[in-house]
Amino acid sequence: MSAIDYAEKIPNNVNLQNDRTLQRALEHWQPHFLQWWHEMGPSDFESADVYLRTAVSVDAQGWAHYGAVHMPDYRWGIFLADPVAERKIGFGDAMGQPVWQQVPGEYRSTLRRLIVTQGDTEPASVEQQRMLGHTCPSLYDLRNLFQVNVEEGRHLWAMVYLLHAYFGRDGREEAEELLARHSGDADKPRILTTFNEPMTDWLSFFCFTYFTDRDGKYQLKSFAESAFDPLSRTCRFMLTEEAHHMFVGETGISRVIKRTLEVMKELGTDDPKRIRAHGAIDLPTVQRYLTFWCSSSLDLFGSEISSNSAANFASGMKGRPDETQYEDHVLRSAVFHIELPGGKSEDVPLLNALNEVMRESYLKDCDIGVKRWNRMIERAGHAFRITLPSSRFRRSIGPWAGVPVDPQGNLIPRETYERLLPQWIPSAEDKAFVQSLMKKVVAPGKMAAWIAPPDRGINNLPVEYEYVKLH
Ligand code: BYC
Repeated sequence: MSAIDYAEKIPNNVNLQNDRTLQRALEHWQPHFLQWWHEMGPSDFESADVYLRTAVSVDAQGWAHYGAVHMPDYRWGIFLADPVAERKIGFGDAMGQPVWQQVPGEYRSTLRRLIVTQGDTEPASVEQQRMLGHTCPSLYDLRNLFQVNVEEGRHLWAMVYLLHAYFGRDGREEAEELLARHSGDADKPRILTTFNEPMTDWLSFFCFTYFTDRDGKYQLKSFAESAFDPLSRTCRFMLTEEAHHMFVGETGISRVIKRTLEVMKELGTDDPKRIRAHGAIDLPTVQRYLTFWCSSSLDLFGSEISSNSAANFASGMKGRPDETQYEDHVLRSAVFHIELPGGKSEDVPLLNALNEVMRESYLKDCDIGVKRWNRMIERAGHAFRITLPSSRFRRSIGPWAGVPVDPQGNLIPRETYERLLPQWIPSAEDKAFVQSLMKKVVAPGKMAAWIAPPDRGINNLPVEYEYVKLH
């Protein structure tokens, strides 16, 4: 087990002190990161004491160490899961060969691009969530937001370490660029679409952590299989942290629905107007937010038919999540049937359809929470059911991009699509209403009226605990 050395300027378990050049390069990047955090990270909470977990080692005992921290003093560091002895490549054309400790020259630019794309999402999400602290529904939620933020910051460190350690000058330049692009920036936006969407309310935050962080889970799991061992080890450790982000999303949406059901019971109505007048978020509005963030996140898997995904798999750079669950790890003869717009369909090599395979399993995973929310609604005696949009709906990548399709996946006339779209995703009025609820609640244990309290607090502490001490 590799312990993390906190005496170092950059906490790490990669023996950074033995590689002075790398250490110096990362110590040069560190103040740029801190400056970025100051300018683009959570706005105005730098003096608050936040009850955060910090990793003190990468094993089960040490990865979640809790205590009060000023966020700018959070010890962002470089933590890789322990190596697996004699690890072999588990898929693709080089299956069975030893994994790579260095980047093979022929894969250098593709691997760099993949790592940069992954790295770009991490600071992007912190930028998207920058202003949310000002409208937190409780101290418990404020703390969870900041926990997610500092860990996304650490995930940026994880990718920057790989860029610095394995990609020379190009890698160092890319690390600087990761701090220069900004979410929603007209000139230098973030790379992937969803990470440029504005996020000004907590319902969006919960949807994002439910749907978009779950894409993170799938992408990190597929990198955890990578033949490039440092990438695999980095992603394995990131996945332990990622689970909490999805928990924040799932429980956040559950608590919104729970509160809405309470108000529906109290008022004896499911009339959205009356529910809104009572300060809760009606279920059709919750559905529209879910549809928006789910459909946006579906694009993050890339095109249905992708030569990139085929090359990444065949070379060993990027596998499928939990690769060992499959029998065929080479995929040279398997085909996949894909439905295309206009009633057409095609059999394509499975290798080229891996983005779609991953998107399908992602949607199944998303459905687990939906089933839970629907059970809550059913138990409360209501007929309303939450649904996930079809993976063809509102796409901007792949063969379904720009095709007018309803949330069930049916092709419809463009005019109908344009007319009905505002009923399927949040309208300007929905956004104004949800925004009107966003008021800061910071008395310990108190919750905003639109959300139920959580079932339990953090790390066995009571819900009323003062998770963020504001000064
Ligand atoms: N927006 O063959 P294609 C997370 C680009 S989330 C804009 O269709 P491919 C997190 C694509 O980059 C996980 N561009 O797909 C969550 C490519 O451009 P280049 C993030 C897009 O390459 C919450 C071109 O279209 N990690 O961690 O097979 C908070 C053709 O691509 C989009 C990763 O994404 C889009 N939606 O797969 C914090 C893993 N989709 O390269 C963090 C790394 C595609 O030709 N990335 N394009 O210029 C990848 O593995 C792949 O790049 C993708 C696309 C899966 C994204």
